[in-house]
Amino acid sequence: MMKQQYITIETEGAVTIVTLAREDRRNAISEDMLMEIENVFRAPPKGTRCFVLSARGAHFCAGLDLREHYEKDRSPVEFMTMCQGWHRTFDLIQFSGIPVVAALKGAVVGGGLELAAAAHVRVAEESTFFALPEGQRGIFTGGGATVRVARIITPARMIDMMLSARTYDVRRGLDLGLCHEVVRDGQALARAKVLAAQVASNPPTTNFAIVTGISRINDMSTTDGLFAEGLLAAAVQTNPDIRERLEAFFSRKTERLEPGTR
Ligand code: 1HE
Repeated sequence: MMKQQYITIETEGAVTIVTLAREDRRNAISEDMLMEIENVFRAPPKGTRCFVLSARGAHFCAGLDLREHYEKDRSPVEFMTMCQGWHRTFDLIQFSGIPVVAALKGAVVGGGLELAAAAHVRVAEESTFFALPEGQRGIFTGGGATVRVARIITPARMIDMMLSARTYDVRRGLDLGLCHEVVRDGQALARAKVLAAQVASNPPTTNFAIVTGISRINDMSTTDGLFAEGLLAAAVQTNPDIRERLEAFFSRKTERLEPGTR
């Protein structure tokens, strides 16, 4: 295990587990912590085919480090520069081509929700709750929520969420797409590791296309999107590894889809 000041990094086979380790501050993200997160996603440990993003303590992440923000008394330009750092880091998480499975619990709020929204698969414990308390704190989202969270829950719902400081429990979060699976308290990390191992066994080119292609194509016009999909599919489907997988399917060596098993 590699321990940095605010995160830890562990490798289990092809899965790299990044854990927020600042539980005394409810994993609130300071500038230094953001830099540690950026560095691991910019240069993943060799052989990483899937990440798990986890957290120590009872809460996934309380968002922006409000104390640091208060003490630094940032100017508009300083805050803009800081937001660019959040955007850069969360873009790396979403678009570096390696899938990320988040293990959520407790507070997933403000910048914590922005971080979770950059992951591709979100498993959440019963204790999880989602909120954007920025309005109540007199601030605004700056880590990509206007794009990523609004896309998941719709802009109208995000406006309501910010104005009202409404909190969604895990069941509501599941209905809205803020998480994809609910597990018992204490189980999210174990479940995330199982999912990550499955994801890591997909061909890397397929995973790359899934995590980089779908969101980008949804930024495009219909004609551009369909064209881009064809190009991506042509690159992925003609990968020689795929022939082996198809042969395994024909010779019934591979498992069949079974509803309810994944
Ligand atoms: C913090 C932070 C923080 C806790 N920055 N220090 N985010 C928020 O508005 C959420 C603020 N936090 C909370 O609502 C609560 O702390 C929790 C619901 C997450 C957890 O409650 P609890 O009772 O378990 O812990 P606590 O006693 O509130 O917090 C423990 C300590 O962590 C305490 O410090 P202490 O010195 O009194 O022990 C808190 O001050 C500290 N702490 N959260 C700094 N966020 C790029 S823009 C993104 C904009 C945003 O993310 S805004 C949303 C900010």
